[in-house]
Amino acid sequence: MEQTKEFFIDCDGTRLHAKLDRPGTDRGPLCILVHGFTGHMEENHILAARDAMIDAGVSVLRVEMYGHGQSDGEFRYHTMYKWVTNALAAVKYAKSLDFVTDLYFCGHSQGGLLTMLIGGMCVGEIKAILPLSPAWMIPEGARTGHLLGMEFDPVHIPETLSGWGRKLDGDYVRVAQTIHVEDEIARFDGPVLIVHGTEDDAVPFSYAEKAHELYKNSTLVPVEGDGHCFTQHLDVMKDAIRTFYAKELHTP
Ligand code: FER
Repeated sequence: MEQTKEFFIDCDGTRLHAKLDRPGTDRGPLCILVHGFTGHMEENHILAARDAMIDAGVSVLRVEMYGHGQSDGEFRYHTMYKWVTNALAAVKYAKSLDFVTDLYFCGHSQGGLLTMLIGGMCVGEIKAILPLSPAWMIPEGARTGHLLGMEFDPVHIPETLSGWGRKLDGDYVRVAQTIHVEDEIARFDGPVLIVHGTEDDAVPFSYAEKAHELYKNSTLVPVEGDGHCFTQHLDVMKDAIRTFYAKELHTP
């Protein structure tokens, strides 16, 4: 790594913890990289994705979303609307950097869902998206009353959901119920790289196949026998990212 900077991005008074890693000092592409639910920017799979992008000559802006890592906010009160607002602030910040040519967005799991939403919302601003194990069944789960491995009444939403040893405010569910990922998939016509473990027990692999079919210009790299965070085959995920960028950066 040629250069690393650590700082906070302001999002309407919410401080978002960020790190910018650059492969060199020349002008070039930048990818925003976001963790998943309960995650943060120093997880192994996030660092692996960062390393693969640096190898490809892409600068990486890791940003922690509301209620995660060292950013402001309480985990319990995070929602996808807050994350979308945070991600838009990160996009605005990235666009203000004068070394940046093309902008990319990558996220893992709930960050992958975020990536799919931001892709649809920022057509013309973001050149390609890289959803990793994208948890895009969350809105459907919220509408049918299945989240965190539990069942709840999706009409009379409980004040708090408790599961996986965490507490989550009912507003998480209210927000997620309004999100229609297919609409944002339909809006985005740039390249998409989906990487997903075939044995993922947090987000079924079938969602990767479904997203791959719906996107106009998508590449799906299944990671055979691996789970949600690619713990068995981080190298396969990294190769997928390097190969994707090698092609992407040489296409006008
Ligand atoms: C769920 C399944 C997966 C859920 C969240 C996730 C809130 C997200 C996982 C991740 O981001 O790693 O039921 O409910």
